[in-house]
Amino acid sequence: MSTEAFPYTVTPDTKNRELSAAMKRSFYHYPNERPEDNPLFTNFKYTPLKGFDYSDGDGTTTRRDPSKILFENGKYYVWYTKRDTETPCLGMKGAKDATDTVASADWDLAEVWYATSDDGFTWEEQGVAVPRPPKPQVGFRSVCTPDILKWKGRFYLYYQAFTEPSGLRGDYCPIAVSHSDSPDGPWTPEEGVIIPTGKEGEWDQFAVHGPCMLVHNDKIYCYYKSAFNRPDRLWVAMGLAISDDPLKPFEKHPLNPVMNSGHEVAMFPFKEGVAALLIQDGNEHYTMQYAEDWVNFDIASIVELAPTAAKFFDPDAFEDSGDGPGVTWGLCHFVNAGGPGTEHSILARFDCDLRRDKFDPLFK
Ligand code: AAL
Repeated sequence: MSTEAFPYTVTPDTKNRELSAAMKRSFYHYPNERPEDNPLFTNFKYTPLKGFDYSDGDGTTTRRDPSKILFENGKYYVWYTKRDTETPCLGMKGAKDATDTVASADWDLAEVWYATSDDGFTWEEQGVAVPRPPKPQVGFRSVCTPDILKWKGRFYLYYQAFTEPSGLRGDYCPIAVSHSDSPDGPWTPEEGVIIPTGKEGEWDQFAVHGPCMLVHNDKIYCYYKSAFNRPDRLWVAMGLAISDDPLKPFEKHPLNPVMNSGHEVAMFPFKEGVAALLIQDGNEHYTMQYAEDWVNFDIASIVELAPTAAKFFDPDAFEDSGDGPGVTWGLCHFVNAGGPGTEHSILARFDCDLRRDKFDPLFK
């Protein structure tokens, strides 16, 4: 231990002799010696949102799984899962008792709603964007967990589309899409599935969840989560599907899954590559990861108290700038608000410091 007063410096000797594996990683893998100097390290600050009505407080109203936040028409927009049922949900384990009006999971019998805000803290709920389509169309049981894409002047909402109560066999669903020329809608649903589950035996054979839409190399990139080993064990991993037309088939990447950990998908372009916040599941949970080529990810930093189901406000997400500036805030959810028997989820704001201009004097 140095006897010098702080700040002391690492002795040159540490850098000039043979190094242990851990010190090699420290000097050569991480761009900076201290996490606080690493642009992909951050802490998270949380703020409750104003404007959403949870006054019933009995678990019958839930808002969760927000989309990325867009800034359009002089205000912020977010889309999210809303469940407003007569009784609280039963939980996935209660799925066999679910009915046409009694939900299994918190996201069963849900619709995609949207809200707008002038400052990102106080939100005004505007109404439903994507209702459940009539039976037997995909999504008739629940549509939830949306993300937004802006592509050549039009808007596209991608979301999970269920045809059975979640929990009956697992959390099984593919992705469907609706589109509009305005973020206020009206939204036109495309019939059928836009990103299907994998074939039998493939890693994503049961589910494609949590789309996170970005634009790269003039193509639409959809990162998504799925799970190996359902229903016995849960190993969550992330895949990538690419298309050059938002309504045409997406091609799944041959190296899928491209991330081995994480849960809800939270990503943003960063420099020429893409950064991902991985939470909750897997050996590499609670890390920020980076892939310069948008496919081969590596750990960039380890984070604590990270937001659940985060999506960022990121004006660069659809710009294809090749020069991502990073992000400073987004929305997330907290589950199990209300306590036993009245569980529901609420949306919240997080602020973070994942910006390049923090340390890069050349970055404008
Ligand atoms: C979430 C996401 C997906 C799951 C469920 C609703 O937070 O991981 O969307 O299906 O939980």
